[in-house]
Amino acid sequence: MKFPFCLCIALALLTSHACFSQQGQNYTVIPHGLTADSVLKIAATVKPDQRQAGWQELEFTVFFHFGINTFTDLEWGKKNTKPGVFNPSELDARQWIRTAKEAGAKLAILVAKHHDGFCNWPSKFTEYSVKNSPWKNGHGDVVKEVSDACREYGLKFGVYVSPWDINSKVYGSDEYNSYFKNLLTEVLTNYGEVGEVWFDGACGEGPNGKKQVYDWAGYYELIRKLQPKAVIAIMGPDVRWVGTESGYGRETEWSVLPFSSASDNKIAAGSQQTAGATGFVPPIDMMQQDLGSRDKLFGADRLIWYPSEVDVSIRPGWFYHNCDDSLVKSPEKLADIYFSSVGRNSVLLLNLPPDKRGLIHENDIKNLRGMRTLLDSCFSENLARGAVIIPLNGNLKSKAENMTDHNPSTFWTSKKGITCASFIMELKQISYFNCLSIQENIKNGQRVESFLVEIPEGKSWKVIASETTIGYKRLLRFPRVKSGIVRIRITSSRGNPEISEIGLFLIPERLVPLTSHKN
Ligand code: FUL
Ligand code: CA
Repeated sequence: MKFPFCLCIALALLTSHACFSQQGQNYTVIPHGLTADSVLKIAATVKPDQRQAGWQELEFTVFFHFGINTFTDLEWGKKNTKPGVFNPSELDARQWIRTAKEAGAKLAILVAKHHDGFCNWPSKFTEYSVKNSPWKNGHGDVVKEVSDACREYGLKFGVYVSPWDINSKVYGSDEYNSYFKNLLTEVLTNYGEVGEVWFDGACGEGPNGKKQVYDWAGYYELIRKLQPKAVIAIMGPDVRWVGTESGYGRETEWSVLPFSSASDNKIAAGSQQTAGATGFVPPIDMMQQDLGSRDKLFGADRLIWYPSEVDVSIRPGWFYHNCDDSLVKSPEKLADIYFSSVGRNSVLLLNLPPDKRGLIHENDIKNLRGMRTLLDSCFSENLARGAVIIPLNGNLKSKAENMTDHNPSTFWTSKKGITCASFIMELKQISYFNCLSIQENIKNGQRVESFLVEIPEGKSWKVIASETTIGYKRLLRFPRVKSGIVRIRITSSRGNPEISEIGLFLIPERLVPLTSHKN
């Protein structure tokens, strides 16, 4: 269960702001009374901080939902389930991480504790953990095995630690917040570098029917102290939930969002208090289609960089159930999800739930391999490579070839003040293609609001695809065309567009959807 958003996020932002000296600033305060034009200019300059920029470049990450639910065949645990039921027969975390790496993932997030409260590591602070299970006679530690395997295979490591706890006796009291911080401290100090901490917003009842008032600000402060490089996702200041669990991002996905507060003084005064005391206006609803259009920006007190993560499971459930063995998403579906998440300015977080043996099931491995083969076949040959690029209104200082040098930190931009930029690409040869990849240099912000892809037709140009936002990466699929010349026209932008990479590809026909899947 996600909490669409909550006032507490405001505190999160404050906590994150405390680390600006190291991480850069990812928000801008909007002075009152600015014209719409000036607000837009400011919006064009809001940038990710270092943590967020690094995270966005990961593109594809995986989740492992594994724990007591794996053995009880449930999605959400119950109170009083004994730790003895946790007993994987051949757990091999290296197999999980190898699978993730072969699929192309760059970071793996392990569910260290789900809502049931069972700790996948031998915590000192509770008896409800692997230490009281028969697995390895109580000497096992899943968090250690997964984090070690991540290091061995060169993936970043992340943790999901559920604040909701169905079994903790102290849930629903101040003591629980201390207990939860103790758990976080263990997970964030004993297992090396952590790249992402994933918090769900679910706040259900504990064993005595009470609910908990979470100390989000305290949790965030601890994470910043122990793992300053980790992004805090979902119920956190750095990464936003896209709003569905379908695997499909919005077609128009802005990373620059409005954020309103009553006043800066109130922010300062309220920073160590409850969310309600800070005077923040109501939450952003993550499920809305439009989060960051021009209309949404005007009237905001500040604009923040708050990028989207698309989480989805390879199976119907988040945990493994053998009845789902025939329902693993197909390679084509997984590739479509990749196009519709990574290709829509989001990071993909794909869940691979290990089974009762403690292994990723053969069916999941097979379909993941199929997906990888498909994606490799899509992007193996960039037909824009070596193209002669003629910018129609380029900035003299920025070279057009920067867009095809496979280096995301070099980019082309238009002449000062020109936002409706365009350029023509003369390909090395006349080619068939049906896919365009285009990236903005988001380190300086997200700006493009709409663009067209055209090829010559007679004496004029024919539009073969058109879209709204670009952001970190946009993948467009369209019916196959044949041409040696392509024109890209940015028809609206909030500032000078900065394009870092562009690619043209011929992908398998079956991956070109007839209609676009909406978020
Ligand atoms: C949700 C949880 O309630 C699910 O069980 C799962 O962990 C998913 C990723 O987040 O909100
Ligand atoms: Ca480049």
